[in-house]
Amino acid sequence: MSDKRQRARVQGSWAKQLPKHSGRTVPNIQGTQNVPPAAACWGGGPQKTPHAFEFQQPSKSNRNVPPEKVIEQAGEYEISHGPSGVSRLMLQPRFLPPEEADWTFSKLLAELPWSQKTNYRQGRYHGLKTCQAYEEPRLTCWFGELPYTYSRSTMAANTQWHPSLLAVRRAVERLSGHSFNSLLCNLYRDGHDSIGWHSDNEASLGAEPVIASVSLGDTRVFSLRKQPPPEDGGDYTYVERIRVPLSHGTLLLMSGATQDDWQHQVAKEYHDRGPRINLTFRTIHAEPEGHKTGTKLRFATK
Ligand SMILES: O=C(O)CCC(=O)C(=O)O
Repeated sequence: MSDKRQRARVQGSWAKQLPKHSGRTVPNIQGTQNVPPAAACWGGGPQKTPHAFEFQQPSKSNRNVPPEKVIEQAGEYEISHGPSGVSRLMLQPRFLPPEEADWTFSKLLAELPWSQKTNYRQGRYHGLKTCQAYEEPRLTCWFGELPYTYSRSTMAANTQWHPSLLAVRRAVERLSGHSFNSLLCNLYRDGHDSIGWHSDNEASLGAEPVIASVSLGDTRVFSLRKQPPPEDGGDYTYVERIRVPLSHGTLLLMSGATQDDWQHQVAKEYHDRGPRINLTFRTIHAEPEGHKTGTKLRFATK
């Protein structure tokens, strides 16, 4: 658990929520700037009442960190109903039977043109805009008639689909009822490889994209977190969270508003993990001339 979430829980049982975290609920008391009543008295001269600092139960307006949900059973899930629409997941463990999954995994591990991509993130240094290069902590390769740009770097078009990938694509299309013209393959060599919080919301994916993700190899946890409401100013402390363990042969489909209202990641793990391949089938649309390509609409943390 991050320090911030830990702190939020501890505060929930012993103290009023810090005003910074509870922006909507703490009233401005008698001209003080968001200071809880007890704190407002502290050091303010002689106290007339002897019990001014008794422990107070946290008020109902305190916000709790919602418990993380886990999805591991096959099925369709509506994970939220707003603000952009309905966000959906569909999970199908053992989508590829074990023997086919084993064979596909070893072929792809040995035969795909894996490489490590360099991405760029913008920052600021002494008020100046900077562009910092970083190596992705995993290997990737791309298949599709169009290039794919994310995190300010482009993967070239590549129409040399491996036959095993075509077979998996046919099976995904049959089950999902969607067609896909492109595929991003990720290889997590061990538990130290990862993908950071992001949404697959590049303009080239269009509105409400359907993304089909097939996992092969060792199980890794796919996590989702809801986008915070605008008034929380980018603070994810109180957002809903979901964990989806993705095991060998599993299919996960994301659709509806999932890329608008949620982010996802596969975090690093600090115990031994074997290699894992993830195949994310997508549909890429040609972008209109002059359109700024591949800019993440909100986040670029891949
Ligand atoms: O490895 C995974 O399951 C997730 C991959 C992913 O988020 C992506 O390629 O955008």
